[in-house]
Amino acid sequence: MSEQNTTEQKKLIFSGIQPTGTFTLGNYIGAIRNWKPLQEDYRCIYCVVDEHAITVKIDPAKLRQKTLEAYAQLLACGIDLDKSLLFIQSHVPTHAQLSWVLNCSTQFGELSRMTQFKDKSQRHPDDINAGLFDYPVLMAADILVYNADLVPVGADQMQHLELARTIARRFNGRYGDTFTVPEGYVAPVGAKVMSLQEPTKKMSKSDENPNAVILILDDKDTIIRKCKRAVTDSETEVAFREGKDGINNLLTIYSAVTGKSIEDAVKEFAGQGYGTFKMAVGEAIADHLAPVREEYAKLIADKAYLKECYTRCGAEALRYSQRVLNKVYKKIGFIPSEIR
Ligand code: ATP
Ligand code: LTN
Repeated sequence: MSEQNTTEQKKLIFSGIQPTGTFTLGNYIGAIRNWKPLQEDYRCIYCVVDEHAITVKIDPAKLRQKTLEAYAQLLACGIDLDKSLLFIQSHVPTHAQLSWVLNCSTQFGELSRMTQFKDKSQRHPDDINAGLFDYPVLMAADILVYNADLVPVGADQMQHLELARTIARRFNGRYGDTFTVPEGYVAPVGAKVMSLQEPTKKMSKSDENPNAVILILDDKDTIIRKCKRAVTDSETEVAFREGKDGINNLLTIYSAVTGKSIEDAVKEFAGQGYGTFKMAVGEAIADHLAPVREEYAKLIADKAYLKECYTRCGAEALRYSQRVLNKVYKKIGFIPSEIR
């Protein structure tokens, strides 16, 4: 973030993404691609949330690799370090420190109602750990430790964001005005991209079926093959309406990557079969993602550059968030520490 940006009174954005795998088209359309244009009007702080990623079992070598790859993918998607900060969550200890404090302003019942917790504990019944339960409090800390105004996320994260708002209000009520109550920002198109194999379920990085998911680094042939295999329905008409989940999803994706409205897309494919439509969707996705893939290949080959970027941004994020954490500690009655 440039000096000029930090001193201007622009509103502040925070968002994060887990390095649990290569990013999907869902992550991209629902979240990441909106991060780039927001840099023009806001001070943006973006984070690879590796501490969130360990709430489900992940091999250490895989986590290390996926964290670096996630960092490079975000740069490849257009995060500009002259305008924004992009860092790794575990490098900035203030997030975890604040989350402990916020735990004490969060109710057990509130966390028990989180849909993601219920889903993930069903999917991992052998490891329903306290971190998984507490996940939304760390997310609240990520946001509140910067006093972020706006949080761009996919629709599935709105429940967590609502909880972050509740926690901020509760803390402010108890200790006096401390935190900004953040607003969520959900993209107008593609806030929930669905699985290509089960179009009533969201497309997710951790899906075990590779055909259900398009990865932003997939090559053209793979993307087209996955689109051709996408589950649709027994009709033949390309139309956007209830009951046509598979086609609705492909139309949404097509609209998101081409910038055409869904209405225009429906007209474009009037009278054409699903085969032609799926092929066109696959090509449009591949064309849209080609520059990201090219840029990513260059970035991931330059580990020294990546290290320099995440170190510099992490240090700045720490300086900024430490000020907020100090204020919080003072308000709750902790004796100021001289230990440095
Ligand atoms: P995992 O499968 O590991 O739980 P995920 O694919 O659901 O991960 P996250 O890291 O939890 O992805 O989410 C990163 C961002 O992408 C969030 O803002 C989330 O709302 C958004 N997102 C995730 N999946 C989709 C989707 N299918 N459609 C739109 N946005 C999505
Ligand atoms: N829980 C989010 C990732 C995340 C996040 C954040 C998003 C962690 N901390 C703070 C926005 C703001 C998810 O997408 N699964």
